[in-house]
Amino acid sequence: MNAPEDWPEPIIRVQALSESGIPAIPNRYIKRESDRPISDDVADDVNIPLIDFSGLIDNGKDNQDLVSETMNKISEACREWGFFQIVNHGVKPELMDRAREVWREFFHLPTEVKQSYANSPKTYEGYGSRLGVEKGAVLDWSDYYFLHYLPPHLKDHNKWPAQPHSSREVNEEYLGEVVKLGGRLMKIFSINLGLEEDQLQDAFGGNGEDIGVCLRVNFYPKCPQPDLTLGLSSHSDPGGMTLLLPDPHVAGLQVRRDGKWVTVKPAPHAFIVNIGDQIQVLSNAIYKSVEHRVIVNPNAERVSLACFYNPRGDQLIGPVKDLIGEEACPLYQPMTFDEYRLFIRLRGPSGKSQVESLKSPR
Ligand SMILES: O=C(O)CCC(=O)C(=O)O
Repeated sequence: MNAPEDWPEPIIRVQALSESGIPAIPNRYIKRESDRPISDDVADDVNIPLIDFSGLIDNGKDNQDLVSETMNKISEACREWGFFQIVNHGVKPELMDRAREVWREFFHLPTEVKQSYANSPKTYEGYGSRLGVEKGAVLDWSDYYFLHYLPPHLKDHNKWPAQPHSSREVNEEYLGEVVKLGGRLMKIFSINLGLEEDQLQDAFGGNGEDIGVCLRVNFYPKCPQPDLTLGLSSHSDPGGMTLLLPDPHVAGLQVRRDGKWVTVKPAPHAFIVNIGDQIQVLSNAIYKSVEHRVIVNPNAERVSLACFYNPRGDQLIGPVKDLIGEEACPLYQPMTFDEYRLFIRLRGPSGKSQVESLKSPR
């Protein structure tokens, strides 16, 4: 299975469609009735767990009770929800705001500037408007930008936007901080699973710079018929864990829970953290990667920054042996992450079908 060099059809920028003022969306974006966002399916009176991380930040105070309480909340959120938001996580609020704003500015640059970064399905790096290469597929109402931060040999500043002028510098600083936070969460997940502190990170292919970290910035333009389409179709994240910086002004992310969609209400300067398929596999499904999707809005655009914290591409990922006791057996067959991620790159977002397909035959 190889990714083709080019898209199967000419690319249309969703932002350009939106800004053209069309009153109705083209057929290409109209979802099947069962996939459309309908209010009956939405649970608006609940939210994903909100966790204050300050007890885990080294502030010179030794408060073991608070540490245990916070660790327990994270453990429960990983097991029960696969999603949670954290505040007081140590990443400066101003840096989070600046990162979001440079990207908002990027999407409002002239078309020809953005086009100079147009991407292809070969690596996905750059400015894109579709996931998946199936000819005639129904598309999502969004554009995006995708770039690599780690490992160093995949990072190429020439493939990062040079405008607005501070963009590369801000993205470097922002991603550096998010990676540190991701590393802390990996240790917490590992300890909470009853493993050695570094065991999960080692299973990702080692510490330091060997893992994969990439950023997808999602831009959801205003949509004249939001009830007929989605900004991003339902999917679970193929990687390890995602740290999402949402748009503070416009809700849109919905998480699947008990057959309903929970609309995430982000707390100020929170990161939304979710478990990806690779941690579901490593934890032998003790932690779950959960389906989510994005709805769009008729009156407001939305920007989100999804930082994917992933294993090394060539690392074989299967259930960690220490998590398979006498009563449990390995639920998944091992696969490298490079092989695994081709699925979403070729077929686009499709619920949890891929991780389900890894289930060991019984
Ligand atoms: O925009 C969002 O809130 C979610 C984005 C997302 O799910 C993704 O980029 O995989």
